[in-house]
Amino acid sequence: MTVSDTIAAVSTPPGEGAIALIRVSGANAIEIADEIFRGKEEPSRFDSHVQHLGEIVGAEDQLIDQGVLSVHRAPGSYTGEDLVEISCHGGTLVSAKVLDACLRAGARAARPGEFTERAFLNGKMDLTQAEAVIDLIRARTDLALRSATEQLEGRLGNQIRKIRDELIALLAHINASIDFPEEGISPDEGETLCVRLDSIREAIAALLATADQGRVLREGVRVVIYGATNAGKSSLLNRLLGYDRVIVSDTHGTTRDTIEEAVNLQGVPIRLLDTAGLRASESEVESKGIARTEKSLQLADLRLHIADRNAPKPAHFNSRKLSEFNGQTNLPAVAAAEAGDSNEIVVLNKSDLPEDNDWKNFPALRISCLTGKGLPELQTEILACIRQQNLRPESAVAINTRHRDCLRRALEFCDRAGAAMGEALSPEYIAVDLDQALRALGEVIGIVDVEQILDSVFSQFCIGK
Ligand SMILES: Nc1nc2c(ncn2[C@@H]2O[C@H](COP(=O)(O)OP(=O)(O)OP(=O)(O)O)[C@@H](O)[C@H]2O)c(=O)[nH]1
Ligand SMILES: [Mg+2]
Repeated sequence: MTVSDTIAAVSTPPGEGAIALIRVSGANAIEIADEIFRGKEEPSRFDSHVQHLGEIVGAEDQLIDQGVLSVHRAPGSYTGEDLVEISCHGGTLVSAKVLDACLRAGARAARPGEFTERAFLNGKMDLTQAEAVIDLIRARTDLALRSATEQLEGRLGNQIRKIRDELIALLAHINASIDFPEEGISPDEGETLCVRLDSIREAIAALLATADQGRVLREGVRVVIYGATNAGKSSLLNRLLGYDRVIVSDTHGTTRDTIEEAVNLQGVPIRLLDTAGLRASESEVESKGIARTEKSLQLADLRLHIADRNAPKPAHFNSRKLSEFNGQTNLPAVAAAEAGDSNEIVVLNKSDLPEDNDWKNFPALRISCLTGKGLPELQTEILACIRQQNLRPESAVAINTRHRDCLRRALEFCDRAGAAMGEALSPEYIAVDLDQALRALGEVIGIVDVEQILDSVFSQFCIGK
C-alpha cells in the first residue's frame, strides 16, 4: 500500500447545497493549493489551520469560484499528512470543477474512505476508531451517536490494548520458560499463569457480551407485530411510525408480506415489522406470507401479539399453536410465550369498541389505534422490555460483527491454551495458541498487517472521508 501520492475528493454529499468542501491530502497537497488558489498570499505561506479567502482557478488561470482555503500541516491534520481544505459554493458543477483543478495540478481521485484509511496508516487512530467514523456518519439516534463518539475517542481500542498487553506479558513469561527449559514452570507459577489467563478470558468474554447491544445500536431492536387477521397490526405500525405507511382495511388478510420500518423510540432505534395475519388459509400467497411471519418471529428481539378485543378470542390464544391455522406449523415463539418469557407483550386493540366476553379479565395492555388511547403506555412497556433484556445499550462500548469474529477467535485460542495448561502440556503448545489469540486481538485494532481487513473496512466509507 502506497501512501505517497496525493489524493483529492469532494467531501460533501452530491447535489446542491450552500457550500461544498474539497479535500486534498498528501505530500503535494500544499503545492497543488498554490497552483489553484489566488489570494493575498500563497497557501504555502499560510499558518496551519487558518482559513483564507481567495479565488480558485482552473486551467490557464480561469476563475472557477470564490472560496475559502485552509492548510493543515502534517502531522497535525486528520490524515496525519499535509491536508488542504477548500470550501466553495455548493453547486454540483462548481465542486466538480474545483476537484478537476486539483486533479490537473497533480492529485489523484480518492477512493471511498481513503482519507480515514490514511489517518489509520499514519497512526492517527486505530481501526476501531476508523470504524467509529462510519458509525458516526450513519448514526440515526442519540445513543448510537454517543456510542460512536466514545469509540472514536478510543474506548474500545484502549480496552483491547489492555487485554493485549496482559496477553503479551503472559506469552513472554511462557516463552522465557521455553528458552530456559532448565528453569521450567513451577507448579506455583503454573497456577498464577492460569489465573492470569482466566482474567484475560473473562475480559474478552465481557466485550463479546456487548455484541447484541452493538447490533441494536447499528441496526435497531427487532420488534415484530403479529396476531390474527384484522386485529389491527398494520394500524399499530402506522401509529408507532406516525404516518400511514401500510394499507389498512377491514378485509381479513390485507397484509400478505412482512413490512419493515425504522422507528426511533426515545432514542432507541427500532426495526418494526408488520406481518401477514394468522388464519387458516387456502391461498398459496397468504400461506407464504404466514410462513414469513413465522420466520420473523424467530428472529425477533420482542414480539407484540395483538388481538381484536371486539372479536372472540382466537383459538391460538388458548392452544398457543399456530398449527391450527396453517396446517403444520408450530410457532416456537408462541410456545415460548406460553412459558411466560418476557419477549412478548400481549396487546388488545380496539378498546374504543365493546369487549367480547372471551376477554373478560384477560391480562393484556388495552389500546385503540383509532383514538390513540393506551399507545404511550405501550411505548413505555416496549422500552421496559428492551431494558429488561439488556438490549438497551447503556454502556457505550459495543462491538460490531467484525470485532465479534476476531474476539471469538481470540477466546477460542485462549481456551485452548487454558486446556493445554490444565493438561500440563509443554509450554510450546501453550505459546502457539496464545500467539494466535494475540493476532486475533490485534486484528480488532488493526495491528496485524492484513490488507483484506483494511479493504473491507474502508470500502464502506463515502468518498472524501
Ligand atoms: N374501532 C377500531 N377499529 C380499528 C382499530 N384499529 C384498527 N381498526 C380497524 O380494523 C381493521 C383492520 O385493521 P388492520 O390494521 O388492517 O388490521 P391487520 O391486523 O393489519 O389485518 P391483516 O393485515 O388483514 O392481518 C381496519 O378496518 C381498521 O380501521 C381500533 O383501535 N378501533
Ligand atoms: Mg395488516
